Amino acid sequence: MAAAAGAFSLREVLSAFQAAVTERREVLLGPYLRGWRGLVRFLNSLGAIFSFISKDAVAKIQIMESYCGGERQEEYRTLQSMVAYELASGLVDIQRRSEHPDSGCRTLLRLHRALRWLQLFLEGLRTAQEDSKTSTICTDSYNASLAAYHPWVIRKAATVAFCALPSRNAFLEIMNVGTPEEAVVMLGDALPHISSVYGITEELYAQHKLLNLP
Ligand code: 1PW
Repeated sequence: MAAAAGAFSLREVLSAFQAAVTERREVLLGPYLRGWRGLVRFLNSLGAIFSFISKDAVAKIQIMESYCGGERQEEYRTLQSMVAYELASGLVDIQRRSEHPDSGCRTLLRLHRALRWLQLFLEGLRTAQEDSKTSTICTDSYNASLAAYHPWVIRKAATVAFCALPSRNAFLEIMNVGTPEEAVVMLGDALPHISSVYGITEELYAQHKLLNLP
């Protein structure tokens, strides 16, 4: 069953991440940020308790969009061109945040880490038993990824928010891709694309020693 025209569907979000990877394994920032915009809509549909989570993501998406639509937009067409440009122009704070607190490289790194969480979470949801608790899947995937970069107070608030997550079946339905079974199939098709975006980014950042940008 296809989602009604105009209705939000997680399928479109995931296909934005698919469109983000070119044949030359470049990551196009336009589709990447479109994917994130959709994810935020999805997070907001989970209720107000998730707005503190989406707020920071929105702020970071906005920073990236202003680069992508700004004077140097050519340099921000792909992740690869952004990294090359910002590094060559000395626009990245490497030791501590000072002159360039909101570089594209450090801002995107935060979204990249969050994408890992999303990937693990959706993979957990896809493979879990029907009666598994979504809050447990979400907490486990958070602890295995993003939590390592968050101070205690954020970890605590996030874990509390997760308790408000709906059941696995309700969650699969909110995705608006059909029955829970159809949603599981869609996730199986779509998740490799998120993995691929994540893997390319991780490799590029590792190559340039950017994985710990302050
Ligand atoms: C249901 C599964 C949802 C996955 C969606 C991922 C959204 C991730 C946003 C988490 C934000 C938590 C609160 C903000 C923390 C910021 O301090 C932190 N930002 C992120 C994205 O980790 C670090 O940013 P900063 O302070 O270095 O600018």
